[in-house]
Amino acid sequence: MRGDFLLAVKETVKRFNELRQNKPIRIVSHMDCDGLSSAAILSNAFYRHNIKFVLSMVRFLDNNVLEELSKEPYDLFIFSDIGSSYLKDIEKHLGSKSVFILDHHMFEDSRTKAVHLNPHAYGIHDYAEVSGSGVAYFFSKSLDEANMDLSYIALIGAIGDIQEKNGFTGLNQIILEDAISSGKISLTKGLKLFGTQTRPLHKALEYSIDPYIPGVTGSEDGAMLFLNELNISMRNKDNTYKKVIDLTEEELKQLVTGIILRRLGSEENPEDIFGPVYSITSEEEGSTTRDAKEYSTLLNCCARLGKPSIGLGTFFKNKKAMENATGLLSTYKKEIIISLDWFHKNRKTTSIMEKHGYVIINAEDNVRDTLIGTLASMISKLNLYDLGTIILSMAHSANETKISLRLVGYKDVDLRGILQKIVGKVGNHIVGGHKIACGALIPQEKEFEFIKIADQMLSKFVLEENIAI
Ligand SMILES: [Mn+2]
Repeated sequence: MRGDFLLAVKETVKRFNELRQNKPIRIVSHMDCDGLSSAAILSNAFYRHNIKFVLSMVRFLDNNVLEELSKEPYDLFIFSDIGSSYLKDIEKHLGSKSVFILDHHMFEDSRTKAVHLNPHAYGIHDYAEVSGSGVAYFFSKSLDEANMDLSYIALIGAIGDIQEKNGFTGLNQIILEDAISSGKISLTKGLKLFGTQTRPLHKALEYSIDPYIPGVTGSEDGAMLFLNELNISMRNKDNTYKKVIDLTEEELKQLVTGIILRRLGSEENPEDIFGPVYSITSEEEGSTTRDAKEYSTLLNCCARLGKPSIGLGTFFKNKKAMENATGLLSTYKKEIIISLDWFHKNRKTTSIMEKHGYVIINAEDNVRDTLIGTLASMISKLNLYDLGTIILSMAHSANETKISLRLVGYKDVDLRGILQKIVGKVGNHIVGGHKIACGALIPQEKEFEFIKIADQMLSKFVLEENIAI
């Protein structure tokens, strides 16, 4: 299990050192927060070791991408946080090259000539165990123990893949221990509010989903009234908005008590408002990159808006990249708000099908394809639908329709398996992702057919689930 995986890491690095022969390495990484973090880890490690490399980020690996790669003059390819779902296609196009795949996505058939490092191949199937950047981290650490200080980047990646749930488990826990022992992360227990470093206090409260604060979550007025009741001023002496980190100890105590009191009578444990806070010690207090969770959001937005190099630049202390990243973050937030708005306004139209146990959202061109998954995740947390409801959302990309599947709350359901069955009925299209969050691309002209089949199959699935219970 874990031991086998760690042995495989050593074996992979050994093969890598044998095959690389001082030639430049071609890295291809997944364009999302985890993929960006993987790329940041590998490029830092290679840079330190004077290993030359060329890097690019892709959203998926179709035949076109692989064909382009096969024409490039490189002999050694590393795919990070991507590749496991495309083993056959990679072999078809890059069969004559040395290929390393450092990934954590599920795969059907493990047969490949490539060196395939993936926890699933070693019996590690728990989704929260390790991310793509975690795999890249273990690889880099095995290359040189000095790379232990890159461990914090793997935590940012894991957070981006939603593997942090009130703490880390499994291989991620080992990475956290490395991050603490190398002095890069300071772990404290604090109020579980997102944006403690950067958001105005009343905004952090308004957007707080975990913990859910009755009368405050989702309402700016409610949040302002709440602070007023607690006698906590919204502004600092210099008239700027107060953030959580600006609160005095006394004010923080009042706030915590206030939240606990508000949550009395709710189903959850009212005191369950504390959680781990991961501060990156080398980053400035009050910056977007100080809190690992905020850093992860920043990378997510760089990836979603198609500007991965800006996200990568922040790991190389590039001031300009930092400024640009902060600008992107506000664009990103605005786009998400517009998308949510579209959703609310269209709930009673043919674009959104709300059925018992599942919802089908067909955004077409109204939501950016790279935001549709985020929108679906947000909708799943809005308390609009029952726990266990499946949210299927769709949006147009260039010539295709991007499909994404999410679940309200947590339940042991294999969404990826479900999506595979539905997609399989309209053709041979790749389904990527994991049990609880997955996606696919289908040609736009098959959209109508897809919705019809999805509607039938999901209603059948929900019915069978109910009987099983
Ligand atoms: Mn990943």
